[in-house]
Amino acid sequence: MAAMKLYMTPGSCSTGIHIILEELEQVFEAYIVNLPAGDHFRPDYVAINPKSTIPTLVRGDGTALTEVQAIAYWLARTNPRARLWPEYPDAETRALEAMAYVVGTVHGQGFARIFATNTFARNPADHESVRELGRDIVAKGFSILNDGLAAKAYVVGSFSVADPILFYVEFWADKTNIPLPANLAAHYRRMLARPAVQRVLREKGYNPATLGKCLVDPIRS
Ligand SMILES: N[C@@H](CCC(=O)N[C@@H](CS)C(=O)NCC(=O)O)C(=O)O
Repeated sequence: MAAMKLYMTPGSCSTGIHIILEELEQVFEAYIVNLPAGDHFRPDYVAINPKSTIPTLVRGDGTALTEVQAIAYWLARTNPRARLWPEYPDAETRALEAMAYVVGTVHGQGFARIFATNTFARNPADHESVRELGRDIVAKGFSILNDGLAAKAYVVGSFSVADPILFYVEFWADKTNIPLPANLAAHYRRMLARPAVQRVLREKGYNPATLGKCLVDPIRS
């Protein structure tokens, strides 16, 4: 079987999947998709993923998987010895709940308004208010995720695929100076201490030692 191929963009949401692959010590080929240059709309990429989104994981049999949660689930379930998927229904459900909220709301409704403002409003005069709305959605999302992490090291207690997914929005908060509430800041630093996370960040040109000095939100902690 051929090696898996991860289509990704450094610093983007594909970082979560890259970390999962690294935690699983999987061999894969990395293909950089340059989003600002519009690579995701090129016919060769659309032929692989007609949604024109990253990440895309092309499996050894040549079939492509899209959607962060689906890729995370498939990687965890097909590598059971690594125990990155929770064992019992309640924890499984909590992992799904957290990933859906991170990807669908905090990223899809919040950060997307900040990073891809023009896909929410055509008129540049509206852009600042769209970004402000995005920041409000992110702050509310962080507050809810922070409560879910109370007295827990990781999203479902022990480390699972939900953690690298939560990590990528914490990383975005760090890069954009959005304060993290205390439990999320602690989770983010815990993730930054993991060797797999450090390897991925270094590969992408970040120095893990300079990260994690993010602002802690006193209101939402
Ligand atoms: N629901 C998708 C969202 C992925 C997504 O929004 N990726 C962004 C980068 S972080 C992207 O591909 N943006 C390009 C675009 O939508 O045009 C998933 O879970 O994979």
